[in-house]
Amino acid sequence: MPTTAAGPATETKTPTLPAYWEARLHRLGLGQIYDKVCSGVRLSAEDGVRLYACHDQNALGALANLVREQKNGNDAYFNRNLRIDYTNICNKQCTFCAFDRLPGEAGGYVLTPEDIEARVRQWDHVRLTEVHMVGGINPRLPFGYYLDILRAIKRVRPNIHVKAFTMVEIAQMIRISKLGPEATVAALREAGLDSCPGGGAEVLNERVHKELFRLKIGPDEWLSLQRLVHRCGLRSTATMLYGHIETPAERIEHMVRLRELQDETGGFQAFIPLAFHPANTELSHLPGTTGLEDLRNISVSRLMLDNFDHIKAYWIMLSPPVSQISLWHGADDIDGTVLEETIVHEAGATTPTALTVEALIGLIRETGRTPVERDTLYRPLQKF
Ligand code: V47
Repeated sequence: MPTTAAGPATETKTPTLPAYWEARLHRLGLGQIYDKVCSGVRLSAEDGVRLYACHDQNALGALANLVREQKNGNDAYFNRNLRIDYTNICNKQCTFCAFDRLPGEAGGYVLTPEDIEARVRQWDHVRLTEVHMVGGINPRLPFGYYLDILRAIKRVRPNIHVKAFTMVEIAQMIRISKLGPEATVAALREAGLDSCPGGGAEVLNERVHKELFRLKIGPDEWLSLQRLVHRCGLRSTATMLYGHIETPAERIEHMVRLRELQDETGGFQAFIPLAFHPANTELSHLPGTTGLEDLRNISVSRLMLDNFDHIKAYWIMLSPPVSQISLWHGADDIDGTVLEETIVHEAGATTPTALTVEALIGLIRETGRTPVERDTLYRPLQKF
């Protein structure tokens, strides 16, 4: 720091942990990482792998919490959202998925634009700010269908924010629309698309791509489509599906690749680590994640993704109790009311499929954080 005769020229306020935690991190061999975090120096991939090797989750969580509070103070976000899964028919055959049905297989469904209109009308009596809509890659759906389902939502709720279509679906639409990438996104925006969710990335690593989801777009294409939607003026989120065959180094590769794209576009609003649920999937022999592993992924991502404002602990996948604890281990958001999740419930999730606003506020309040209702773009709407 430059100094003058009168002392330091500028006082930069560096947040630190109390001496007890500082000593504990040093004892764990994480002293250098602690120093980097306190001085705002970006962590390397090697640092990330070392964080994953740390078994002292209290210490890791305290460090992640330092960053979390620097970015978001005591606030913990939630929103009023409705999920719609417009089709479960999918030709991608991802081994981790229990939700999909092959074209022609029993149990497949497609919601018509009228069905979607009715689904939204069903909640006429409830205040909502977001519809989160995704589906499988159903080769029989023409491009006009996607425009029609967006318009169906906006017919019922013209001002609601529609967060829809992962990069996997966007890739399919670009292929079938024959309009080219930019014009495809422009047509979707015109029909009512406001932002994109972060699914479909799984793990941004070629080995995992080949083993688990080889028929779906891979890491390079997922990232380049994110770049495209950001350049077209849409914001999005990013997920990571963990707890299957991926290694800690592969999770870190995923985060580093997201961080690089975020440096370039600034278009990601939040990162959401998704805990793998194995039931009814081809990977049903795997045990599923533990609460400790869930917390570790929240903490490591908070520390690695220095250019992401928000880390979301999606209560549907982590469970309400683990989401609560996450708010002290790096997360600042627990997602929303959801109103009927299906994807992980087909894969054995035992969490509720929806929560009321009162329940979300109660969960957050119990942790000592301040519940803040946000819109999809993280603008605060109400503090409780
Ligand atoms: O892309 C599929 C994952 C994702 C399983 O953007 C599974 O704010 C666990 O992306 N076990 C869809 N996960 C959900 C998603 C999401 C959720 C919440 C918020 C946001 C957001 C996005 O679910 C899929 C896939 O990665 N998934 N099968 C399973 N068996």
